[in-house]
Amino acid sequence: MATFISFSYKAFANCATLQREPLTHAGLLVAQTGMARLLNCLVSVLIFVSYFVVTVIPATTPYIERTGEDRHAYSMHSREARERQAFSLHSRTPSDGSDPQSIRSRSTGKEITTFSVRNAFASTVNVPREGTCPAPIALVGKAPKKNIWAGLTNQEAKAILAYVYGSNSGLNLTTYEKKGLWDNYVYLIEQIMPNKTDALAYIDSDGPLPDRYARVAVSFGVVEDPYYEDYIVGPLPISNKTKVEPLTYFHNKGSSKQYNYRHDDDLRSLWTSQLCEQFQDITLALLGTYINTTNATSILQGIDPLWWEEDGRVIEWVQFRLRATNTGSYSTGTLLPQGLYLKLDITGRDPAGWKLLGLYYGGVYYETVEDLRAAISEPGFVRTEKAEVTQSMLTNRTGKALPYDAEAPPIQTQRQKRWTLDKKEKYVKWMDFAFYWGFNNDIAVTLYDIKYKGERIFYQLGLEEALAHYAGSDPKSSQTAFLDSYYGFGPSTYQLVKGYDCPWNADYADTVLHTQDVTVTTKDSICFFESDAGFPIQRHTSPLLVSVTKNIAFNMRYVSTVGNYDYLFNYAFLLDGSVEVTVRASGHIQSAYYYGNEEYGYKIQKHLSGSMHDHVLAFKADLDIKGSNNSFETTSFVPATVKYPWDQTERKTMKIERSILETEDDAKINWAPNGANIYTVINKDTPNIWGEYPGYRIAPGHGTPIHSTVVDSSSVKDAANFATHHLYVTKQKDTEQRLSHSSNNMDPRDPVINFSKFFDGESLEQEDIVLWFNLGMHHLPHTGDLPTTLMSTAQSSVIFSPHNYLLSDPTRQTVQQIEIDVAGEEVKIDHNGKKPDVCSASLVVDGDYTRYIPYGDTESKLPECEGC
Ligand SMILES: [Cu+2]
Repeated sequence: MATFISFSYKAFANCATLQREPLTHAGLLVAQTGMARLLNCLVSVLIFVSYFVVTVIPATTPYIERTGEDRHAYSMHSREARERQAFSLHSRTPSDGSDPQSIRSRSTGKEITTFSVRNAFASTVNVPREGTCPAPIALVGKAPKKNIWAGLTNQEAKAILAYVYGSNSGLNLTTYEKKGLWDNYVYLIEQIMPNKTDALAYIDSDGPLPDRYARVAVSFGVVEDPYYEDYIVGPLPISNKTKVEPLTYFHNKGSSKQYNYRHDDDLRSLWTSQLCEQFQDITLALLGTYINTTNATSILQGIDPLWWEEDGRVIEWVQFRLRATNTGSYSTGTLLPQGLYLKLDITGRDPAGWKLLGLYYGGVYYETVEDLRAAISEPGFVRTEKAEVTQSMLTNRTGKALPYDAEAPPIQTQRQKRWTLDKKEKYVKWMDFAFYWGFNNDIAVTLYDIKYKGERIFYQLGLEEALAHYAGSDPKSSQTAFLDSYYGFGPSTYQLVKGYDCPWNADYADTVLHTQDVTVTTKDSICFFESDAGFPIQRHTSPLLVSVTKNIAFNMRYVSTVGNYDYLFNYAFLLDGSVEVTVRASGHIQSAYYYGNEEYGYKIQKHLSGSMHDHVLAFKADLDIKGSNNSFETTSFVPATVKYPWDQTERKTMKIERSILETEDDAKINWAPNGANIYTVINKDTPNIWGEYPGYRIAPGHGTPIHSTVVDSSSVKDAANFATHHLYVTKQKDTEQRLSHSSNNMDPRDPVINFSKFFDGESLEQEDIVLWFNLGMHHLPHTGDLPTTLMSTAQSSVIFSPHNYLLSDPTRQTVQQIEIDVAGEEVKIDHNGKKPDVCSASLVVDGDYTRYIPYGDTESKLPECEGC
């Protein structure tokens, strides 16, 4: 309205000026001025009238206050002649068998010429209302049953800690706060999820609540060989029946005891600083920086996993990296490798036994510091580029403003949320979907008992492990293959940024972890919201009728920032019964130093190579289709030569071939070339009325899900056997609960959980089967990955969708569709009873972020150890 007033003022001001200084013939200048003013007046009036017609009238009339549906109907109708001619050109017969002749006869004539906006509007059932939308109303739900995967309460964690601190546990623990290098301490307490057999007895019938058990993860430092080990404590609550024992039953190594090579990291950091202090002159000369024990201008970053020599020696390579002190709060760390590497023998716990074995710089390996020092002064010594911070590494906004960019972009809003959330029981319900969720340290969020139309389709769905396998000419890039569950997706799940990560009007839930003797609650770290996909899920234009259905998804989302990378996980539930699991990545790349790295990446800065790497994120999908006993069917499109009874010659064509996966021996699967295979989890015991088996299909969605390129990796060995294929099927077993373990990276030669041991020839036909699938991408960073990788391309998903599961498309059920009947003289519109509310919404573009705290609040201290 302010713009309208401004236009009005300008229009009449121009004309008023014209009146005050009428045209005269006294001089050309005056005439020109007068003509210009007349022109100004006319143009202004024209703009005013146009603006009035286009903006003001619509804003004040009931017609324009409608949502766009009616106008769409009108404009569609006015394009009819062109549409229908196009239609008649194609040979595809309308599905309803209408005669195209009748269409052409209707393409010009009375119906069209007499069609009016008023007619269209008069045919609507609902009368629009104006007003201001209240804040969206959240609906509180109530879980039908207690969430048996919800995690431990603070009280339970306190009681468990007090119990294991007690002398009866035999663990000889020291509190996290007081621990020294030669102490044992608890670093994590969390729930062990109930066995499926126990869980089903409770959730499907009136069985008892499954016994509760906790995982108590202990770091043992009191011994010569420090190690991690998990203990099982239970049943809970603590009673005289409660025991503490090593947790072994789903660790197929037979134990979770794993050497902890990181135990003495602090001591080693001091040792390496003292080591580097001895050749500051060299690093100053080559890199322009140095490391000492007081004011280092470089830092060291090591390989992960470590490197084991055949004689048992443990090797770590460390890379010099510029300490980014001149970039303020902008983190650029992984973008600043400096091209100098140290090979260290870190065997044992005594620093006296640690050694510098060699140095690598400029493509040359030097066995001693003196060798390198001597080489520098020799002619022909190659000095490589020094690393430096440039603007392209910083995430601040730069560059010329984009056109109209300061105006608010499209924003989602809704008057009332259309899902119910039971935050206490971690249970959510949207349309025909309902599920529980749990949260833990290593893999963050897992969904349980996902029901669709009242029947379970997934018992469990969630992340299991993430591999980021690098390659490069230098020892750091070449030897790095992160297994991120070691760092933990749980503690890396931070508060979401409203309006950016998820809509302001989303529902937000907190996450809780009991680590390092405290309870950490991270506010608003999971979000739930509906979104419009931006394209209809269904539409059809027929000669007589048009139907279009909105494509609304319900999303559960969280972000885990594991070091340099931000992984955005999204579970989307669709109106057709599909569930899409998506991971997107952003954050800084783990780059490589440019020198000699041409075969492993593009050069993207003076000192930088976008080091090639594979992201493989493994998920578990325990589907239950019409019960737990299912089969895995492959239906292939294959070329065929067929001799039909109705023709004398053979015809080249294609057929489908169906096969059922018999055993785990053939259960390592890749997406078929040309997408020729349809993979479904079906139930052969419950054929539908047509004799087909109901199922859910799994198919690649966004991006191209991958498996690892590296075969028999020298770095991750048996710790990444989940990354060899796209998809796996195994028989569900309570002893194969997890695909990986957080300590697997500590010794990949002998991981706590070796996924390949799951494949022992068991039958998969009409058994309780589990799918394990990988998302991810082959990542070859280019200049567009600076400063951060972009989620527009760094994304990967699979879609689980009903396949002969229902007898027809379930999206016909939603009222968020329109049917426009163009058969008669007047257009008739069926809004299917949806609410017509139209209001001025109070939209939040950028809200109040002053209370944003990304990291968790330490809410309460767990009890201290008495006398330990
Ligand atoms: Cu990447």
